[in-house]
This record gives sequence, structure tokens and C-alpha cells, in this order.
Amino acid sequence: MASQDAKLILYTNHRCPWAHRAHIALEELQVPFEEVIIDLDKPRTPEYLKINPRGLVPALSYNGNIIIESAIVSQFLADAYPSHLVPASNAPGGALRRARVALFVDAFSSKLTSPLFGLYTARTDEEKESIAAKFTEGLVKEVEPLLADANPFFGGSDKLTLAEVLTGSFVIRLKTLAGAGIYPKSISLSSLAEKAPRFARWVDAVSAHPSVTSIYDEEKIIEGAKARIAKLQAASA
Ligand SMILES: N[C@@H](CCC(=O)N[C@@H](CS)C(=O)NCC(=O)O)C(=O)O
Repeated sequence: MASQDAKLILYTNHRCPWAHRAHIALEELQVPFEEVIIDLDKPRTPEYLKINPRGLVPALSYNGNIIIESAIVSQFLADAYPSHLVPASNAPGGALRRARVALFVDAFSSKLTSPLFGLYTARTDEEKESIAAKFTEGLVKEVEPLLADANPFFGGSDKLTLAEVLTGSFVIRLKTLAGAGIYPKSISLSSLAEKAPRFARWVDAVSAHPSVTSIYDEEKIIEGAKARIAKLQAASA
């Protein structure tokens, strides 16, 4: 178990959904940490590249030990500070629960997050609709069934779990960008509620949770998404 006196520094940027994962974990665990904002609009400094040679956020310093990659950072925090987020692997039922969370995160990332990234570079309405259809198929076939017992959070939990730590930043962006009409109509919130009602209820609960909203700035995310789409479209024109 981690000491409450451990010194944590999170290298982050609030617009990054991967870094947002670490914020959700830290907020939920109520672990004090120092925050260093990395300017993603400028080349990384040699100092930061010594911390994370990949040049990405997030990175976590734990008593001077550097941990990179958001899923590894989040899992480390959940393991280092035992809590309701996930049971230890040697707790009764712990290994099975961890396997269930891992499958959910895998399904969410491969069937939902990956297609959504494709929307940023899609040029025609046909292309967008084909991505939206792939998203909806993955949602209905693979993700909706894994939320059968969500109450309101993963696996019947009334508190946030590691499943939401690893997906919540994408869930809240999905709600924002679908609501703002940046995503095609076929993945609008009302359409999702019809095709995948459990998912829609879960999205509402996750997006309203204070640990998920704590660093989230909806306006900036909409602005950023519009700017990124324009930039990617211009680059591929
Ligand atoms: N696989 C990495 C992805 C992190 C990532 O892509 N971070 C982006 C910001 S969202 C980044 O740092 N990009 C560097 C850049 O924009 O130059 C993780 O999960 O931590």
C-alpha cells in the first residue's frame, strides 16, 4: 500500500483525454498531488523528455519514480491506493472482477474510441456514416451487454470503478461532442438511448460524476475538437 506521504507529481494537460484518466483516479482516491501543465502546442523541453522520452502526457512521478502511459498510471494508482475502484487480485473474487473490468475497457476502446477518432479525418458524409454504423454495431454487440448489471456504474457498483477511470474521459467527450452536433446524428444522444439504453444511462451517470467533471471544460473541448478537425482536414486536403 502506498504511503499517504508519498510525493506525487502529475505532468498533464487538461485537454488530453488520456491525462484525464489519471485525474479521475487521483480525484476519486483523494490523493494529494502536484500538477505540472505541459504545453502541448510547443515542442517538449529537454527536461520533460527526460521524464517521458515519448514526449506525451500524462506522466506520473511517484517519489521520483516515473510512470508513463495513462492506463499504466491509472492501474498503478488503483493498486497503490486500495479502494472501491478495483479489488486486489488476491482478494476473494478479485482476479475475476479485474478480468471483467479489463474486458470492458478493451471492448470500449476497440469498438467505440477507435472509430470515433476516425471521425476527425473523415471527409465525406458517407465516410462519417460508415464510421457511425461501425460504432453503433460495436456498442450494441459488445459494450451494451457488459453493462447489464451497471447500477449505475460498472458491475453493479454505486461508486466509480477502474472501468470508469479508464473510460470516463472518453464518455464525457462523447456526450459533449454528440450533444454539440460534432458527431453524426446517428450517434446523437437520443439515438444512443434508443439503441443502447443501459449505455445511455451509464453515460449520463459517468458524465455527471464529480471525479470525471473536476478538470473538464466543455467549451474548451468543443473548441479544441473543431480546431483539430479543421487542422486534420486541411492537412489531408
Ligand atoms: N498512449 C498514451 C497516449 C497519450 C497521448 O497521446 N497524449 C497526447 C495528448 S492527448 C500527447 O501528449 N501528445 C503530444 C503532442 O501533442 O505533441 C497514453 O495513454 O498515455
